[in-house]
Amino acid sequence: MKTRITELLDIKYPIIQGGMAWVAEHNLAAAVSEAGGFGLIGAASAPPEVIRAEIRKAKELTDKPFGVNVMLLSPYADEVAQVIAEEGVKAVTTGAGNPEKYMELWKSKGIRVIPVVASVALAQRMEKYGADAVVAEGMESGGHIGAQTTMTLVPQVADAIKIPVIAAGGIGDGRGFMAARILGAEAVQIGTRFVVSRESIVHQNYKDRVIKAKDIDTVITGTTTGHPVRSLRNQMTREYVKMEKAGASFEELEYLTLGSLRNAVMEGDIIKGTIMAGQIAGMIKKEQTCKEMIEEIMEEAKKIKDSF
Ligand code: TUI
Repeated sequence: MKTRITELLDIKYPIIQGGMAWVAEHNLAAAVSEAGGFGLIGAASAPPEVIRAEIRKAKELTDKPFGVNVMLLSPYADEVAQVIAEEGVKAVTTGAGNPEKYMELWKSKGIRVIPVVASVALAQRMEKYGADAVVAEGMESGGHIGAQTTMTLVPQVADAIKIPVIAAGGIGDGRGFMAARILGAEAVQIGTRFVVSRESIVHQNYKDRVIKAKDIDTVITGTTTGHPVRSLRNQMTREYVKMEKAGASFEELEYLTLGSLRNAVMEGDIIKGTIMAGQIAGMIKKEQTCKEMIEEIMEEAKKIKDSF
């Protein structure tokens, strides 16, 4: 299935992997790219030298194109932006902010720039500043989210800009893929399903919790701090919501979640940790390789297309 995104990124299938903090390291990125999708290393809040090493390790594992996601709230965002320009990758996606100040640098190195947006206004601004495409991410996603749903955001962004749109949030199979295409997207970004892939280094407790999740199991915390985050319900989220209702300060809430994503992903602490996951978690029922996931999605999509 050829689209402007498969051309832009030189990939076989129009599926890109989410740049998930702690989860999206070189093994996952290389596995997604090897399977014909577009893998990404999630820079999250990691220091620049860690990202340099991650890029080099991914290059050892695959000759296929891959990218880096820059989380713009990171204290290291400036230095990570520089490292990416020095090392060279096919594309950068950005999240949780406006990447304008880095766009010239990356473009001067021939790196494709694909900001993640949660509104039409930011999509238009990114097009004006030279973005090659955007990811329109709905609030069904895991992690830090905007306020629009994928169903409403994707067609409105597609109508507002000429560059290609990648849909994200709530997509996990061939039905979601085709729905996104019908809404005007030329590729999809998938996160939660890849969390439970065989190549994902995420702790088994975390994978099992995602696989066990039901449709109603995600909650949004952090609305009061201005950084809403979707994750799976557990002791931490119950405590967080209780504290938010009681009017806890930003500092108290921050303290509750300090290191909590790392603890869930790396140590398997699914009680006090933050188990970021999207609303599609309830549909994800098994661990598979990235190749099996991607090929299954594309086969389902083809069947749907042929039945229309
Ligand atoms: O960035 C994400 N998802 C993330 S980042 C992350 S790490 C984190 N952990 C705790 C608190 C905050 C971050 C975990 N998950 N997705 C992309 C995304 N970007 N979703 C929403 C946005 C977004 C929101 C507002 C992008 C731009 C924006 O406005 C920028 C502006 O200046 O207008």
